Amino acid sequence: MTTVPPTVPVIAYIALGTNLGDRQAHLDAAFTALSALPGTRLLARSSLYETAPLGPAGQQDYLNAAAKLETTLAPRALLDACLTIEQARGRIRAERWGPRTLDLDILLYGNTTSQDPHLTLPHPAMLNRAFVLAPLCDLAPELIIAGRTLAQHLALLNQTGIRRIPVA
Ligand code: A4P
Ligand code: MG
Repeated sequence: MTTVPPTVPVIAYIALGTNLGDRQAHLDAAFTALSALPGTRLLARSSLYETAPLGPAGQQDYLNAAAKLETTLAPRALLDACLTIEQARGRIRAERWGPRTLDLDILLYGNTTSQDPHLTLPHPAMLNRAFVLAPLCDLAPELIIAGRTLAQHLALLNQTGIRRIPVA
């Protein structure tokens, strides 16, 4: 995975998830922090979605969202920035898929593909998860990945337990 910054800004999509503490505050802080990254503009943010947890039982529901960025940060620099934002919200890594104050995953970074386990692009699980695709489809329903639009991928998934939060 390259560490070289792009010469022209790249469109990147980030998935946001939280199910611990003040979930709305974690997401608000994450959007603010993403928009303040160097060389980066927050172009759009999705609605918020309340979603049933995937993973160990006994967890609270998640709030999920997505962000569309334009950035000159290299992929690894953007990942490092996401980890820093997670840590600022008190993220502790205990168990896989366990509860978390804030999780930021890079879904897409332009057309870049990578099999690097440290940064896999597109995000390997994005097409199988309605809690990722529902918010992402607010931002880019017509974007074609793996031969289908994101809206078509979403339509193939069971969307039980995915609830869009009406804007207050
Ligand atoms: N990594 C590799 N590729 C990427 C990428 N494209 N973006 C590496 C971000 N990180 C990437 O992540 C583990 C490692 O993945 C990182 O070190 C990074 O270098 P992590 O955030 O430390 O661990 P994790 O999130 O617990 O593991 P994992 O497998 O990434 O979990 P997921 O897949 O993110 O799932 N249920 C609902 N309803 N909503 C959710 O948002 N999220 C999860 C976490 C489980 N259940 C959920 C939700
Ligand atoms: Mg993650």
